[in-house]
Amino acid sequence: MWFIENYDDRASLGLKVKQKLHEEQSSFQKIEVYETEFFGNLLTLDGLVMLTEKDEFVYHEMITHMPLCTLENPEKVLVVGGGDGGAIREILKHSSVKEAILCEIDERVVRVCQKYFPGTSCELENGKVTLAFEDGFKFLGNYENYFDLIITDSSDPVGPGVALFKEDYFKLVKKALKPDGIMVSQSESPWYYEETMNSMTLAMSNVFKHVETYIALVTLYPSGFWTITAASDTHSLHNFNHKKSTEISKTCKYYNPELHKGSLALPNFVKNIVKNK
Ligand code: SPD
Repeated sequence: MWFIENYDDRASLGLKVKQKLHEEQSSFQKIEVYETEFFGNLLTLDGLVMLTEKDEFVYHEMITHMPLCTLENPEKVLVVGGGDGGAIREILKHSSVKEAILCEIDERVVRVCQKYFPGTSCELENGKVTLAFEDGFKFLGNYENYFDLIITDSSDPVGPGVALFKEDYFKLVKKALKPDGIMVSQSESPWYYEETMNSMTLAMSNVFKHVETYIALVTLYPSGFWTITAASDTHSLHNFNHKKSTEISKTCKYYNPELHKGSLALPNFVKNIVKNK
């Protein structure tokens, strides 16, 4: 038996699976969990790969430690999306963090991941973590000048997720951030989402002074060549705390200080897509 993710009829990914462990239609999306032959359990939302137990560390380490090792003393962090808990797990490795909020619109994603992805969701009940099952847009509207870091760990820009890639959303994020805060957002693959990467980085650069795209090699996302984009008025990811990065990397399977630097180097065709400044 095979799970197939179809990339808009342009290409597809096939994963050999042993069995389907879970299937439900929540109020927002179809949630499925498979036991795969080689990648552990697989979570899909509306048929799209969100994570597998085997490769999730790449994405979650890179979306968190790049900004957290750039900020000197991050205390308050918000994750929009990310119901699997992988980003929260990594954030809590930073002892400076006093409060981590997960704003996930679909509570069912969290509950399903708590059952089938214990290694990813393991910190969701930590006392520093608050779970808010709300729309990210509405939630952000309640905050001003509050967070050191806001991470958008969204699914792909289809359906309701589209709004998280637009300028109005980045403006709300900026208002909720402290003036010296950082936002990061998963920004898709240059092979399959060129237009999204172009428009979202342009929108980010209309709102923030510095916009920096970096690379994370996530094997099971379309093409395996994935990007994350950071934005800030005051910080550049190039100026990170090497000592902190070295310490954190001892707990990581992918992230380290060399990779922190190297992942910011973009091939020319990607430089031409993104509007970094
Ligand atoms: N095409 C996959 C994009 C998914 C990005 N977010 C994944 C959620 C993992 N926490």
